Amino acid sequence: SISFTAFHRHAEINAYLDELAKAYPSRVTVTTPGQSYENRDLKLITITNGDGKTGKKVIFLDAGIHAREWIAPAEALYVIYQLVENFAANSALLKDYDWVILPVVNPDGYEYTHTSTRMWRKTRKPVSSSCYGTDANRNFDYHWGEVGASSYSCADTFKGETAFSEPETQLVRDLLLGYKGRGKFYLTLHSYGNYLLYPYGWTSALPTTWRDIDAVAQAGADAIKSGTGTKYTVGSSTNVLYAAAGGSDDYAFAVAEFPISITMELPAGGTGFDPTTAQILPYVSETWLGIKAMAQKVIEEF
Ligand code: 0X9
Ligand code: ZN
Repeated sequence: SISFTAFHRHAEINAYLDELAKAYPSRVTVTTPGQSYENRDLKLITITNGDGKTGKKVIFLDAGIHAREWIAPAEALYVIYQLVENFAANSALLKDYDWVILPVVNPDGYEYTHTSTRMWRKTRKPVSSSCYGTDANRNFDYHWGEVGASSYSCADTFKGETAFSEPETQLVRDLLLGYKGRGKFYLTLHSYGNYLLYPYGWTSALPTTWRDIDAVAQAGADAIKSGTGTKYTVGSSTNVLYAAAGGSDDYAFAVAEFPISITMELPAGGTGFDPTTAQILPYVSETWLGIKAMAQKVIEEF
């Protein structure tokens, strides 16, 4: 098991996934589809209800694209914990759907925020002699670099030298494309600000199906509001936050054809990215209410 009273290091997170695969072999599969630039294992957990049916529809969740947003991987772990260790209460969420979760997309950056620079955002691959890292959420190849992304390698929103210049974004790309057709709901966890954002992030125009996505996001916001009173803002990334191209959400929606694609910005703590350890459990359990409600709506309608 894993606690929600501490922010765990990447090695502990990977060990938890392996422990679940061992303890629940009929419902949990853990694979290592690749490594980060600094050679850390990017572990992926697939959670089923154990009925042995293959080719089910898929909910794909990831977190930790941005290194400093610690509450996001914590939330991914809480979702994993609920679906696996609290399976009896959540089995309806796994009836016709498998959940595929990548809890730490950017482990090099994540570890760097633990050992060196708490506010690091990017990956850790050197770009020039003095500047390191690419903003993984500006590195996806859909209207790449067109808006809200920097060409300056030292910038926090550096788009990368090319689209998919990073092994971590290549891995997410390949996973998303691998679920094309089966993938119905892509949810990517970030912080902070209490937003449920949907495409597009590169233009103020909305996809023709925006009402479907809005209804799912609104169901999440409503569930949180009635559970704890916390308010979330719902809308397209460009219209309620800012325009920024090259995000994983637009790619999942427009290229990998996930009909529902949402970026969830979890609550702030401390100066923003650093909730206290006492805030972890209240935040992750509140956020789970929203994730559950969104998943239920997707399951009902897709
Ligand atoms: O700027 C981002 O990448 C996200 N906000 S954060 O503060 N976590 O960095 C928002 C991304 C929204 N989606 C797109 N712009 N595609
Ligand atoms: Zn982020």
